[in-house]
Amino acid sequence: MKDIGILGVPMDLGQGRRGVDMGPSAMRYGRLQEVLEGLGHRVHDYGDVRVPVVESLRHTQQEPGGMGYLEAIRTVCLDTIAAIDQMPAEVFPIVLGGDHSIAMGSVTGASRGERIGVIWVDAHADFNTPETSPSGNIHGMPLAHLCGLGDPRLVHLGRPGAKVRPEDVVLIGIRSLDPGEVQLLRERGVMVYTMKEVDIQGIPAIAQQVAAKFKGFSRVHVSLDADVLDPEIAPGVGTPVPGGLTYREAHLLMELLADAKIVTSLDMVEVNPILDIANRTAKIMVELASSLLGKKIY
Ligand code: EXY
Ligand code: MN
Ligand code: MN
Ligand code: MN
Repeated sequence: MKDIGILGVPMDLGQGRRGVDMGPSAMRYGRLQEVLEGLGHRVHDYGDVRVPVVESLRHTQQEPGGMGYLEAIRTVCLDTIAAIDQMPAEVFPIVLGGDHSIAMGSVTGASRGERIGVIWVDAHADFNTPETSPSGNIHGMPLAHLCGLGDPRLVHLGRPGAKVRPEDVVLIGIRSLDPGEVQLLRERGVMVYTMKEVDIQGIPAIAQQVAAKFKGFSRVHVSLDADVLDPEIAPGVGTPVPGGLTYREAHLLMELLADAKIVTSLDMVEVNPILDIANRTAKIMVELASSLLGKKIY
């Protein structure tokens, strides 16, 4: 039995499409709290971090998304860190996005100032810096900034310096990378399991390697981007890429991570109910959280 803290961060400033700010509502509507309580956990919902409505910031720039919202994103991430700090240290935080830029706050908060391993489960690496990004969208940059690369205003969030060591990061499900990301990931020695690796090695072998890597870590964070799933089963995302994880591959990964007993915090991001079909994507995310938090059918 765990104490779980749910925190919503209805952020849509890291990219240009409306609707991803409704992700926390969609996952709550999908009965996240009830499902986790059904597993025997004690769950407290800490509500939402306040995110400025994008229309109220439009005077700052013409195009939605992009670096113009950096200061607003920085503030939301700082508030996310503060909200996680309010949770008792033994609580397992589940942070609901929102676009993936929230992870600069959630991972920093979940680390509680200690060394933290990060399992980034995503179609994308989110390892752009403002210099390498083809879009300027900050949701394509959070992992680089957590590793100390990019704009100093986002690198030194909360406390100075990088929050994660590149060698403590594992990417799973990757199938869309920009050229600058490939170069940075190689330079920094990040462990990358592309979909090709998923196809060749299978989830059990990958989960075993991940569990071995993080054995002995006191904090390990899973950052689960809904677009890692194949868009046929999870259409409610803003940046779909064909050829993603199947329903069972995603569940098996969560089940094996649960068996490994290494994970101490979770993000669920990039669910966009406007683009979804009957809340299907949010429902799958809730089910995946349930697998990660120990659901057993037998
Ligand atoms: N690599 C692309 C960019 O930086 O614009 C796409 C990033 C999408 C990021 C998302 C949700 O994981
Ligand atoms: Mn992402
Ligand atoms: Mn993604
Ligand atoms: Mn496959």
